[in-house]
Amino acid sequence: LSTPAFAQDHAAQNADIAPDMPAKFTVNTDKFDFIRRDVMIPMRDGAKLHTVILIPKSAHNAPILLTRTPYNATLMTSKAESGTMRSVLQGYDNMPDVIADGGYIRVVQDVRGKYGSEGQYVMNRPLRGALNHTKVDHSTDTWDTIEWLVHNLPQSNEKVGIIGVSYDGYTSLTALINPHPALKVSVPMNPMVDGWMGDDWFHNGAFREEMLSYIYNQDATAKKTAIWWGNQYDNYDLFLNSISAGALGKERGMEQIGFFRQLLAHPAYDSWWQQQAMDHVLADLPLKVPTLLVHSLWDQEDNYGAIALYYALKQKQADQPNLWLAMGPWNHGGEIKEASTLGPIKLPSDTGLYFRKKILEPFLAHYLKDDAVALPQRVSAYRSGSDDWETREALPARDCTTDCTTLHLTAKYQLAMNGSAETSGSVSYLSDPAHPVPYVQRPVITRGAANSAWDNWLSTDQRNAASRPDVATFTSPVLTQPVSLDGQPLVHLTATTSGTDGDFVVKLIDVYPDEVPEQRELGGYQLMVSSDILRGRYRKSFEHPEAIPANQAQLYQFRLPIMNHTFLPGHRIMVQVQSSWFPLYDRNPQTYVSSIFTAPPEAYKPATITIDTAKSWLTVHTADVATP
Ligand code: PG9
Repeated sequence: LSTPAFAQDHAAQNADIAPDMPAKFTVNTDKFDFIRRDVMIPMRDGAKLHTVILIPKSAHNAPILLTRTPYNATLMTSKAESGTMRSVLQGYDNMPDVIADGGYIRVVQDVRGKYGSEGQYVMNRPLRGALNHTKVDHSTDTWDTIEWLVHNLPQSNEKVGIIGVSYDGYTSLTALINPHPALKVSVPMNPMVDGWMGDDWFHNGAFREEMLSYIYNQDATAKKTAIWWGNQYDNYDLFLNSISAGALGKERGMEQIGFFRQLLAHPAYDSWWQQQAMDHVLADLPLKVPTLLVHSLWDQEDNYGAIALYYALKQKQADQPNLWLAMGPWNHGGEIKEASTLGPIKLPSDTGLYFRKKILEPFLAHYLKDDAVALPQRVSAYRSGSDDWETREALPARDCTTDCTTLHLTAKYQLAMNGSAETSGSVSYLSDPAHPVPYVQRPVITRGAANSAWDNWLSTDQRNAASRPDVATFTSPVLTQPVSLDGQPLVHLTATTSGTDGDFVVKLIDVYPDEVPEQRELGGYQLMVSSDILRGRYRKSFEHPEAIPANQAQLYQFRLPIMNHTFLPGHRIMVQVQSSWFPLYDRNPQTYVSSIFTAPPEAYKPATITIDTAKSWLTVHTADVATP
């Protein structure tokens, strides 16, 4: 075959034209205040992990702060068009005021299989053992990385800290297993600890359907080249029309994705989930490395993990010398940003800055630098409502046994504190899966997309829910004294349903006064302070679901996320109970089926829920706070 004439012309013309781009462009970094190195660090199995290293030009005997991430190390270290480390570290998971100003060597690594790293990505790669027969996991990858860093960075003092938010908080936890001797400190912020009990994937068995888009974007391709799509703007419609999360995932081709197949295979809290729960894993090992757990009180994604791990460690290693905790009025990762507001509520100061300057910075400096800097208190907790920072030796016991406040539901839709009203009777509502309760004001826009309410949904106004007939709302009288509560509220709800399965969402809410002169839009605002869901089939066992006997009273007992809140005089305390929270969670068909992921359309049926108010209450620890 001869070359066609037009191709010969093309080649002839191009022979004269030199390309604009060099084979490799070299940035002139003379005026940069840091050196950037892009290296491939070899792991013990031969896979090489892409690692970005930013070294201040002034660095000498400098400590190293490492983050291991599936979110693109290059992007995270390339924020600004500038030659200063402070500017380029403006990206996700970086705190220029701590890292650049602190003179740290910054290291950000792509976990295996993501972006520039070799190897295979597994969403939550199980640790070596029954679920992972290879010789590598996140803990070995961290070890191998630190080993390389301390031998290849002559500007360092060979002391390494690992730090990160969410997934990168989870990798900061995995570093604690058989830690490298140069690992001197770990700061897991908003870490994913147990994906079934209460972090990203399920909460008490209810599936977080809104996370399908995350799984698709993160797990279909190494470099996020396949992006979740929907041809309905409002996820409420999209998810409703798709019937079940399993059906929607299959429609998007997600059965090709290993993690999606795992979800379908493990809807209950079986050993697959239990063995991966980092609170179980870490509580059984000595915590050798000083660790500062960071928790956000309004974390829309991982509001379970840090606290569950804190209590697990406290239970098994009572006088653990290496454990610290900080919690503040933040959403997911809010502590690393400007945090002068909580949703629409103005706070008196930048609580993120306070955390970084008063808690994080001294903690890091104490262990990573040679300076004699005093450590922060064991527990630093922001008290929302009265807006104070508190320090203490420990959190209150996980389940309240002394100094408890009881919030009783009553048949007159009152909330009676400590038996202050008659509680006998019942209230009912009709829960219809064809009209589930939206978790935010519609349209519900995919997380990450413009105008999405996702980041702040936990602090959105609950009035829209309160005015629905399928939300039972119980309200206290206007408070004349402050009511300060802390710890994890325990829900004790006794109810019947005419169905054979069902969800129970319980929300503890601070109702603002009718008029708030200094911020009028807060008049009557209903702010959730602690809320969660229980999938009814798991009321007796998370591992072995059971149908609910129709119209027979059942106890639904579960813990809500931690709170540290003062309800001020003039405010009211409210509890809302509802049976859907959509499409944050997939709909419960309310007819028992073996897996809700594959529930057929005909299983979705309305059910009447009746709450026995005499046997329904929340118990919370009364905080030891001086009355202002
Ligand atoms: N919440 C996200 C996540 C953590 C761990 C596993 C999967 C997702 C995150 O923000 O990283």
